[in-house]
Amino acid sequence: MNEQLYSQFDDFVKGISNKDKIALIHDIDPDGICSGVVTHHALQRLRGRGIDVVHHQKPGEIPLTKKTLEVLKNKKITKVITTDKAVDQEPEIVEDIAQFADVLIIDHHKVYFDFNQRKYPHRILLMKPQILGSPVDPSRYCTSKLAYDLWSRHVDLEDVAWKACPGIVGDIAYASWKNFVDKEIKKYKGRTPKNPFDNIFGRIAELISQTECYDYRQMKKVFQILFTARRPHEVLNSSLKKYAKVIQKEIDYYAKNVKKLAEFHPGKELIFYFLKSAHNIKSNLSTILSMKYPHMTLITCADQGTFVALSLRRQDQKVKMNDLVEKALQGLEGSGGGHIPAAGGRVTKKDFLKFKKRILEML
Ligand SMILES: [Mn+2]
Repeated sequence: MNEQLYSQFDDFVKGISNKDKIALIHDIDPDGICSGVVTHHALQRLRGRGIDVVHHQKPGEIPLTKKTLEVLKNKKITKVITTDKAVDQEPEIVEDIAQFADVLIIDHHKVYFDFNQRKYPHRILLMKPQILGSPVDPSRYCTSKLAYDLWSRHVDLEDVAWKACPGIVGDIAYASWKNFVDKEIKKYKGRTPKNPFDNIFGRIAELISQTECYDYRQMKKVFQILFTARRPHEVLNSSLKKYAKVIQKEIDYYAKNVKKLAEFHPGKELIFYFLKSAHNIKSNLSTILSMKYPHMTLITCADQGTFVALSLRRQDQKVKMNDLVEKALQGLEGSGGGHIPAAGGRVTKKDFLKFKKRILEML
């Protein structure tokens, strides 16, 4: 365990005051929402007031953007917390923000740039499980659980522990935190079926990501619903249901017809799936399909105007999805990254066939 880094986190927390104007930038998948909500609760308990400005970026915008920087500056933010975002992919913009605010990054993606290597005290604190010396596979030590564990060093969050659970299930990390999640399921008299996506928290995770697929601009509402909910069923029975219904129908169609609609390359253990859906269902669908085909590399693509959006999955981790997408995109117009079992990205339409050819050569 990296005791030093833990104590630097403790310093950050002790340094938070009522005068601070705190912004949170969270990712918009279930893990991003849940880790953000847990953080909001923690701040509220710490200083009697939660996050001042809750902000998120567009889907696919992994590093912090110039627009986000402007928002933070205009609102006179003094502390910035990001959850579940690999903002170290572009360290320069984080440095720019650190000119006027302290930055705390809570994340579990690959380490791209380690801000902690600087002489302490510095203004950017990078908390990732692999730097903290955790023995848990970083892709499974999802941000919701990490944020819960970190903030619990300073505040009692037990009554909202359930709010970390959809993030855990959504990031396919149920097996790593089974006791933690099962305890919460029991509290709310839920069942523990074999497929974690069928338990109450898996259903909330699905509701969150289906809403993201439907329209990412609804994520502010999702955040608020989860934050104010006193029990899981309030989220499940919320107004989000209507979006989920539309998306579920599309996902079911593509999941059911995968053999007919996708390209199978059994020799390369590869499934290539180009979707024609009007909604952004690819990452949801690939998570579902990757559990059905854990020993195949699954690449799901969707037309997004000038870009083709990409989603890569491989649950047995025999091929590293983050490396695969990063290498296949080298020199092409596009960007990508993520975890070993799950990665994403995008490539311009004109480079798409080159990208596909490279994938076929690399596998
Ligand atoms: Mn995550």
